[in-house]
Amino acid sequence: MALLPILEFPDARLRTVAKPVAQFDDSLRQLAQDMLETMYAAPGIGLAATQVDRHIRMLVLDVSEEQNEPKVLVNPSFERVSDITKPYDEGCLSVPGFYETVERVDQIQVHAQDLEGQPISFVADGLLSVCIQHEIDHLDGKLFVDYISNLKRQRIKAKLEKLHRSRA
Ligand code: GNR
Ligand code: NI
Repeated sequence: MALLPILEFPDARLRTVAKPVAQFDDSLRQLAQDMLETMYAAPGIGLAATQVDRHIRMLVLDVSEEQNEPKVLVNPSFERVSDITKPYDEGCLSVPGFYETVERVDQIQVHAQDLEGQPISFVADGLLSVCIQHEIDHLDGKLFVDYISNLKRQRIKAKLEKLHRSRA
């Protein structure tokens, strides 16, 4: 087990579009375990491989109260079940300390594979739906700050750059 460093906005590596997973092997399962450990330690409710500088299409999440229901989705995709959207106050481990309201589709049909390559399909709504859409955005090089105004995003960028300078 290992804790992995999490990339932070505006790191250009967060803009990488992740490649589909083709090999369902022990190294993939090891990465999933390390990502779960990193997510729980943060703490967070989701983590995309992109955030730990691994540019493959895999995400982990756990939206349960007790944080005891880990889920791993490989090669995830979704389609909207209805066009109803809902606002949610989103945060991101790659944008630490900032929260902004984002509108997303409420109900989605999710398709993915598990760590053995077996197909998974389910309908998600509420926080699970928000989280999956947020994580798939990461795999496409997108961040929740892309949905807010340029002015707000520039302010967040300046504050995080300052934080990063003070850490160095
Ligand atoms: O821990 C997280 N909380 C969260 C809250 C609202 C909407 C999305 C999220 S995901 C985030 C963890 C993270 O950054 N995943 O990429
Ligand atoms: Ni995030």
